[in-house]
Amino acid sequence: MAGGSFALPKPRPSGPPYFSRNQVANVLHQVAVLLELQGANVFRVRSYQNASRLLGSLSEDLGELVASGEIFNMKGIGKGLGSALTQAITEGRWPDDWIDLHTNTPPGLIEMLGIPGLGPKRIKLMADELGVDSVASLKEAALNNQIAPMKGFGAKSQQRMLDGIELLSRFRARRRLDIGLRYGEAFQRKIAAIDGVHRATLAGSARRRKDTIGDLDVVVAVDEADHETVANAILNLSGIADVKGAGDSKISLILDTTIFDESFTVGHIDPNVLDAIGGDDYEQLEAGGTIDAQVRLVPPHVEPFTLAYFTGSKEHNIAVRQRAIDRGLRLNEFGLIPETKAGDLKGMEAAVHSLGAADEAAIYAHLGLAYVPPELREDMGEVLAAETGSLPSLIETSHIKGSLHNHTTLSDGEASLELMADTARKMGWNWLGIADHSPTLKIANGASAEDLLEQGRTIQQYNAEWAEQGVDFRLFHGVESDILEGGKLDHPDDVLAELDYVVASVHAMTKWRGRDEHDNTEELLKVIDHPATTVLGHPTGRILQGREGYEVDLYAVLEHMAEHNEEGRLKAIELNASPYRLDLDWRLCKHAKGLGVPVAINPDAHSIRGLSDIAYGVMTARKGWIEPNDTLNALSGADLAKRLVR
Ligand code: DGT
Ligand code: CA
Ligand code: CA
Ligand code: ZN
Repeated sequence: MAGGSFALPKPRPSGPPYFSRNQVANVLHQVAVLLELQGANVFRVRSYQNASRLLGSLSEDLGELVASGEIFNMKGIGKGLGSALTQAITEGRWPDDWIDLHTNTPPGLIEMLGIPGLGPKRIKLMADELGVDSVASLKEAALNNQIAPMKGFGAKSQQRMLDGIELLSRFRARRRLDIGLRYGEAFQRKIAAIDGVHRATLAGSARRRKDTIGDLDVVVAVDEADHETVANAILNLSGIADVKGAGDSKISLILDTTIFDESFTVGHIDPNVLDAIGGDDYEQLEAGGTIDAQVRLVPPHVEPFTLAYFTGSKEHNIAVRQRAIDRGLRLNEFGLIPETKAGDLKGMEAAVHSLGAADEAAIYAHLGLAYVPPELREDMGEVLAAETGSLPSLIETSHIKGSLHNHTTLSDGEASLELMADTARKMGWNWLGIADHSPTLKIANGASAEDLLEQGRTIQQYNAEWAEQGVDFRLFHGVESDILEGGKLDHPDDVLAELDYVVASVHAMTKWRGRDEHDNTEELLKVIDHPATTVLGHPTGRILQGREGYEVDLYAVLEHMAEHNEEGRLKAIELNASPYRLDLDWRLCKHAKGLGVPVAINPDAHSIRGLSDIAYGVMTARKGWIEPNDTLNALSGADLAKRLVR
């Protein structure tokens, strides 16, 4: 069940019914939890829990059940609860005792509910016995070893609480790009659909496709006369957990998972990755998660300036503003204003004298610059490139013709070779590379040499059939080889010689993270030198919001790969497109490009759905200045086949 925030939802203005079935089920669940925190009678707690579950699984329309009085006949909904729900649905008012329950529960106790694996009963116990009343005081008590001796707790559960607090704080600080975009795009769509909104755009780090997002920024173009009504409509959208500040032109709020029309699930996650981001607790963390959002409402003629400003980055803004200053212009979120006219005027009053701009491109044009794609706005040389006409023509999803690193049921993938190939074809790809795990990686069901070679024969058969039928699609056969002690690959050379390519990846993270940069780098240089190695997989092993990668000098690695490429031996660096990884980091993509090391954007798909992670790889590649020709993905199958000849 979603249930991030503990505020009672506000009635929607268009009601009755004033609340959705999901909202009501959610509130009943919250009431049960709050009652439990207060130490209420277990039967009372259970009746709210049961009612929540009942409504959550209901197929009938709640509004109709209330209107017809049918609600009172439902098993598990007594007279009291029936009247409470009727009042909420038809009048938009929650019962007073529920409101009291929310206001009287100390916020610190509610905060503690966010700790994975910690429920109301034990929070209540710790509050009673130790006076713990917030996450901070719980942490202190655990560090002082006061929890472990309590009956039914123990050292293990004390440590789990400390781990949970750590996870929660990391989780609260920033969110991964995929999660940030999921919230951001849902919110943007809801705002765009409000009457009077000309345009709503997700700005900030989400628009710049950073790998993690601090908060969401949304810029909305609305006629001045409609500001108040649109602002009110935004405040009434579902999914708002709390409002931090609200005016007619600036709204600051907290979103939770009730913003999603469907219930929130995280889907299949590679066990290795899952372990690093919270294990079994991860789904609860996400379902109970929130994200801050800031909304700016501006009149349409001002919007391009506001959008440019709040897209950032701050560093890019400063560089562009300096250019404006050099030309006697004042650049801010309201306009681009000649100083001679602005004088002592401030804000919107000065902006009356702004140069006009129909879109962001016009603002750049006023400053003698080409339009800078949002992903590049990091002050990493893009302003100079925009001045000299040397901005890159960034790669797009439509350029992608295939990807090299994907798994099937031969190792730990969920889908068969056939299904993966079929899906790639339907995505419009021209080829697909299969690289299942090697034998050493037992937890990922690494395939034996025999099975691997068998897979190769199957692939050859398919390729022959497609060629015969004139189907322009082919499979490439590789392996994701573990990197073993001494920088060795995980199969004998005669087996490797049968393959089209090898993706060499580190998986023994504990060992690699325990070693220093020099030793790790040396091992990677050795494995790159192996004639069979084509791609270096997830080069640092980092898991975003989970664990740091191992220490490695990637500049040295890239330079070494560059030498091979100069001498005609293909050595590509992977940009692992899984949103949990995005490894190679975007900052280093630009460096790889500069050295002429091809980038292999790889979804590392473990299912057919995993193939679509390629989108996050493309976003990150764009952020790293990558053009189609800098990648292996934009090659046709025929051209790639030529490049893979060793
Ligand atoms: P985040 O939220 O930490 O992931 O990163 P951003 O880039 O979304 O940063 P945020 O939300 O603090 O501000 C959004 C944009 O607003 C930022 O990218 C640039 C602009 N901005 C914010 N503060 C300043 C400032 O002090 N000076 C300038 N020039 N721009 C600013
Ligand atoms: Ca932001
Ligand atoms: Ca912000
Ligand atoms: Zn893999």
